[in-house]
Amino acid sequence: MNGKLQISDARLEPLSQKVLAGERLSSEDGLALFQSHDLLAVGWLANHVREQRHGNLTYYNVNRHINPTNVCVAHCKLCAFGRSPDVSGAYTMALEEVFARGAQGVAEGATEFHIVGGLHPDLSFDYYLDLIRGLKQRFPQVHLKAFTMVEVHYYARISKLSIKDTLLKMKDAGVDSLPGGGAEIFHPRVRKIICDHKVSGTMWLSIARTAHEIGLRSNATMLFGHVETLEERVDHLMRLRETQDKTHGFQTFIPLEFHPANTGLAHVPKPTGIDALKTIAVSRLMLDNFDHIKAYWIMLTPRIAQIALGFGADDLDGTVEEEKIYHDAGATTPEGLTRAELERLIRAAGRIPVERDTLYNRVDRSTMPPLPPATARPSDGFVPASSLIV
Ligand code: V47
Repeated sequence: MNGKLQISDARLEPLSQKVLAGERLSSEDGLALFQSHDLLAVGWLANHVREQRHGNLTYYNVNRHINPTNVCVAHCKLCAFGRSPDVSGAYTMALEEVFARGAQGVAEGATEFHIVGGLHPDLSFDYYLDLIRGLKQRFPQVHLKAFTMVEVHYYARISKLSIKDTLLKMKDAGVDSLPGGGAEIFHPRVRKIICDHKVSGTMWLSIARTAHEIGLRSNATMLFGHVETLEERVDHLMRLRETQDKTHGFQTFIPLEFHPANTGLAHVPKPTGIDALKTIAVSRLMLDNFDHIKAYWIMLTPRIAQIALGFGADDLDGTVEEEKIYHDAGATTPEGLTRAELERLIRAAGRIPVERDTLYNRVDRSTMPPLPPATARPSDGFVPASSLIV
């Protein structure tokens, strides 16, 4: 599907030879890619790598997000989701509420629950372990992708356990893998501005390493388009690549586009579509030891996520249902898409949809109970997928 490579930016010539020869790119190459205005050449190269690995296949899953609480002591400037306990809009779910959401997810055909929340000052580690045990007991067939490295660090602190013992308890309770959130940008200059009280980048990576060592796989993210420099983005990617060389425990990388509305950084302009596509493409090219690059449609919009499938991405994430973190930060995408809608977006991009589980095994719906009929979800600013078909 690629056509011929045409390069108008001479700086891309030597690194494109490396990509075509399957050689590893340097941090200087990463910076040259980010600085280039030759988006189509950068995209061509990323698509070349994507098609070598996955051909035309594009993955998605049927999942449900569950955010048990938005009460959070971290007060990160980047976040519109976290609340102090006493302000309006603060909530904490009773375990039965979490289980009811789980039941709803199972009725919708979910194969994964994506569970993350705030750092609550009063909930004990046992609340989270009971939550996981309760979900696992009720829905053993559903993969529990739960708690970021930031939450793991917090639980270790409040329960006075080592990181390893905290992770072992989570695994024992039923956590199957960890989502990639909380990585933001690893560089301390940036963390000081956007998430001063969060774990350091070094600690985030160290917790990921420990998780991988005890057999829990995880994802990794990068929040881009706020106060970081392009050099700091490259540094983030290089540090992930180094960790992956050691553990091979990361499954998927997800570049997350910053949404400034309702955050402490509301004055920061939103990243452009070009920046989003370039960041996905550079990620595909730099992270040569990651199998998957995800274009998270919730934050990119279905339109840009669909285009990203030709710029290095091979995964759209899932049906999601009830997304809160981006919608509190002003996202106008729907809070969920049906399986049929996701498949239509993928097919209209000339790709072949593959429903996967969290670990990228193919899901065979023919052996499962039928899904309920799709319902329309009108949402401000959302363009129905039918209008995207060319
Ligand atoms: O860690 C918070 C980001 C992340 C904002 O692992 C914001 O499969 C933009 O990690 N604008 C949580 N981003 C989401 C996340 C994720 C999403 C989808 C799939 C997976 C996966 C992981 O969202 C946070 C933070 O980096 N975030 N606030 C905001 N205003």
